[in-house]
Amino acid sequence: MDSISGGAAIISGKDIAAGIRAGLKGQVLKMQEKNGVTPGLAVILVGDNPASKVYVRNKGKACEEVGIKSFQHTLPAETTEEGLLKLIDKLNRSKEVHGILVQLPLPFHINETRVIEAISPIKDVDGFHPYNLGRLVTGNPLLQPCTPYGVIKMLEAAAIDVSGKEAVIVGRSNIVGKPMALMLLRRNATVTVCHSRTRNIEEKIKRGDIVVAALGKPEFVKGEWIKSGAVVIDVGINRLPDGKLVGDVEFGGAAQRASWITPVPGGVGPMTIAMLLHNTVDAARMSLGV
Ligand code: NAP
Ligand code: LUD
Repeated sequence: MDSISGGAAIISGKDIAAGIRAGLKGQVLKMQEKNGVTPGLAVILVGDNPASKVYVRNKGKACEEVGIKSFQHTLPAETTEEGLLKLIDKLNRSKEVHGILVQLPLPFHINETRVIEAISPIKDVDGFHPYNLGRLVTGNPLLQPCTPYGVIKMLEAAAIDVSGKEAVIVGRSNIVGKPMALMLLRRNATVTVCHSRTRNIEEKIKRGDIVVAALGKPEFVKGEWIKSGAVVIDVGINRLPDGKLVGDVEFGGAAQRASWITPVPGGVGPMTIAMLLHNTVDAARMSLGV
């Protein structure tokens, strides 16, 4: 968790995620003994996006490790929206399936909003359904989006208090930036959300006690923009032409100035998967009413 990298301590998502999985494994065993139920997760992949294939495979492996039953549905890119909605309807009614995840992005001919809204909110382990996002907005969350939820768990693991801090988020997507802003606001941070139309972004980032980069541009956030002692959370996953994986932050320069920093790989990515498993166990618990 706290190896030192040019000044900053590293928050190892890989290690924290392993701890979360170990805890979930125990909870799954208990649920099987007490209630005779094994949590089940259905993962739907449409088409053959190579990155999505890797993530979906990793999700399946993580389920296996924890004892969650995973049902993988791999559909061709030509699948119709109607066909996908039919499968979701079947999974919504399945007793064995407690969580449903449709890996994004979907092929262009399928309406993402319609698909997300078709998932039963109590099985929406991605936390993307407007019901779950609404519960987060009103401060009474049910199932929370895995990536920002994982970031919160990383901050907690490093005992970083966010109350009263200036949090600067770069990116306003429905799956990362926006829910991240809501989660930090709930914990009393003062939140700034930057996006592609933000003017003087460098100046905004320089104010951040906590900087969350989630824009999808390799090494966009420069080391010199990081305030001394800031906490840097790098959500970005960018594969360079040479095959190297880098985040949205210039890691070396940022690590010189930050107090804490997350690496890529081995940072937020593994936490996203751990929180998906956490949500699946929660969804199974909800289905039992316990
Ligand atoms: P997205 O839907 O493409 O959204 C990107 C956001 O960044 C948008 O709000 C966009 O602004 C903003 N943006 C783009 N270029 C910008 C610029 N030059 N300056 C300021 N803001 C800019 O992406 P996403 O799904 O949130 O993902 C973001 C990154 O995180 C990607 O690299 C993705 O692979 C990664 N990711 C990682 C995980 C994980 O588990 N580690 C999970 C999800 C995503 P506009 O709204 O104005 O267009
Ligand atoms: N769609 C996600 N699309 C993409 N990285 C992920 C992700 C693990 N419905 C839905 O899983 O939550 C989702 N729900 N997402 N993502 C991104 C996003 C989705 C990204 C990376 C990783 C999940 C991950 O394990 C590894 C790491 O950072 O260490 C590296 C893996 C590699 O490419 O080598």
